[in-house]
Amino acid sequence: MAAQVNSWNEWDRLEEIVVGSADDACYEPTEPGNHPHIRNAAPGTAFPTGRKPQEAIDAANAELAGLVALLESQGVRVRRPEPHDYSKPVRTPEFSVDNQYCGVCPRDVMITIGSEIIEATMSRRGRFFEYEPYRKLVYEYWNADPAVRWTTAPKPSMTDEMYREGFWDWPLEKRHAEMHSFEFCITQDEVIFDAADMSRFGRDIMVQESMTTNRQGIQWLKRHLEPQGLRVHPLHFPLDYFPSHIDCTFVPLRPGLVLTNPDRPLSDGEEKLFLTNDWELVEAPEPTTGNDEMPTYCQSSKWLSMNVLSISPTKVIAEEREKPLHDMLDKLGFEVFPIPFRNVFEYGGSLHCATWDVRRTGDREDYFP
Ligand code: DAV
Repeated sequence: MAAQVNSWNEWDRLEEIVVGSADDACYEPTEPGNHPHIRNAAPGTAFPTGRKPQEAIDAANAELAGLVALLESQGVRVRRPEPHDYSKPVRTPEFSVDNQYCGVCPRDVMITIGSEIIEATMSRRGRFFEYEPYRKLVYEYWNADPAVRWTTAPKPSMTDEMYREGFWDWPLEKRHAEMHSFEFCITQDEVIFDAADMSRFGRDIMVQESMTTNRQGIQWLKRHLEPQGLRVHPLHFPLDYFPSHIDCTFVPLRPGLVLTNPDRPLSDGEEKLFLTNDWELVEAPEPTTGNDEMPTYCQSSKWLSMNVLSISPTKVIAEEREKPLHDMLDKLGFEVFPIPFRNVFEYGGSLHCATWDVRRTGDREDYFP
């Protein structure tokens, strides 16, 4: 029987993928782990709550449908999350938030490592139950193929003590002075990670320490994955004061080539691993949209420009307006598939974020021998 779940890296030929959905999406709640803000609004302006307007949902869904159509035209099997009422509150004995967020970004929650599916702990209250829309699919894969392993990482308490809420008010000078301490809005007591802070390079898993992944989270991943012969490498990008999810910062495109973010260089010591193994680190061009012109409710930076999705080591899907990036990828030997995706940005990401690859061809390779 053909394997149901097999994916070792971010670039091998894609066979099956989950594309998110904006159905029933809500504004992300304000909570200790997240202080969303309206772009260019006066400080103190309240962020909206509850369900997003239907027009905004329809516009995002239309672009997600465009991604689905493109992937299917390339022979990729596309799956979608189950419907989920994100307007319902999250309540545990320790905390509550009035609504959840959305199912646009499976990448944040789910990761495939070989034949194993891992559900991340998550780092924010509003996203505590965000694995639910993917459970039906996980059961399908798990029932169909006895080689599939399924792991749910320990759920953190998400109590007030887990967070450092003062983080959101730190002045820039403090962030600069402490940029090498890698302390953000989550403390180090519990195991915390979002799946999107990981990037898969065969035997080697790169994990960014961030606002959404702490050192205990990385320690858990090490103890879970290294006995299987994998190696987990923490990565640090000291100039990113609000790091969350590695896929707008450090994006591998094929063996030996990583797209990097010129505003967020990898720490010196960590570059060595790549350079001594003949990997080329290529800086992404300046995004075509400045941070101030990003969509009003979008919490991500202009670097969503580099959040590309690989269909194979030679084919890359990129956002339609990022012409300088298309030209660069073209020169590097890639066939670029541009599609419009800006209406998805306010739901937490672009093309890589909005997907979770379940199956790619290829085995576990050692790219850092
Ligand atoms: O650079 O703003 C956005 C990634 C969201 N999933 C950034 C990171």
